[in-house]
Amino acid sequence: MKLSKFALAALATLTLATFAFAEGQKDAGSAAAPAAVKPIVLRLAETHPVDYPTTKGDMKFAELVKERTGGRIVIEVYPGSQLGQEKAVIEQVQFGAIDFTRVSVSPLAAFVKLFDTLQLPYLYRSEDHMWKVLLGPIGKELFASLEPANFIGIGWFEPGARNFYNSKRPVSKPEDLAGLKIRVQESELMVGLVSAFGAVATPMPYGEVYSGLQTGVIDGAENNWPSYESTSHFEVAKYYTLDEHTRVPEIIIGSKISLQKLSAEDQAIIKQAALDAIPYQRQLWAEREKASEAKVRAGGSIITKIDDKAPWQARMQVLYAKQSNEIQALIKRINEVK
Ligand code: BDP
Repeated sequence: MKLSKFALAALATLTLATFAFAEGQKDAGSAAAPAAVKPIVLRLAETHPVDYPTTKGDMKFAELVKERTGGRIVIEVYPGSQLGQEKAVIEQVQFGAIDFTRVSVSPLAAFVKLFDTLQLPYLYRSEDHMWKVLLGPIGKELFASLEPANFIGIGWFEPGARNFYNSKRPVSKPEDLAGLKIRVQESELMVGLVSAFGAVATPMPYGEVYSGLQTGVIDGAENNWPSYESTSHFEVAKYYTLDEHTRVPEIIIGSKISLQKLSAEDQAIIKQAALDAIPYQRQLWAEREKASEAKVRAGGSIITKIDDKAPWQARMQVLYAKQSNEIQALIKRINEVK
């Protein structure tokens, strides 16, 4: 085949261009090659089901991290206790086998005692007071106190107020709790709290409470409206007393072992994302509290309102008296938060 001069020149240019393009590709390949980088996948353990406000808050946190790292860091949320019950999960976070968890500070206090402060009965004047404490200097100091135990404090979520419920009788004054077997979280302080009311405290993982109530191993438990409803405990323990003895903050913690593998910038993105997920979770919480209350009332629970909490608070003085000097000092500072 005979090619014209013009065709030969065109062919040479094309060959050169192809060569140059291939070289360019090689260069790009040896540099960052962003498209080929696999994301860092981290796991977050959550006790509650997929539609629960804390789980949705976790998902918002994960979504913000993914967005702000351009997909380099992916946090997979495992709801419904798929990775275990809270105490076992916290242990795994400590050893770096699970990267994050959202838990109640109640079982966390078994690992870092100072956290008992946050779950003391009638500690906060209101939900607002609690949030001022958590988002202010005290919250930051508490996060820092987690590090020696290999945890990193990441964020807080709204927990609502916890109330007693049981399958035996209406409870309208502290004396009515006497002798009832009440499930508590795996927390020494909660055992002390329930005992101070004259009830028999039975520590047990959350996932075992329903069958415990059904079989009569326990007579009751205590929790907020959404948990009382979402677990169907209201179907087997219909007496619910609005004594609002505690607000036990929900917390997201990370594993120090996992997080220290990330750059300081990525760690900062993660912490900020958790803080930015808070308003979303609080909004969902407010909605769910109302919806849960409506469902529980429609389900036939007997609700006892407590107008005067003074006799309930008075019973808790023994518990306050037992706290260490460090905790006493923190309580004083919490009381001073305006
Ligand atoms: C719920 C908390 C959850 C706890 C549970 C419990 O959100 O983290 O596991 O109470 O009582 O309110 O164990």
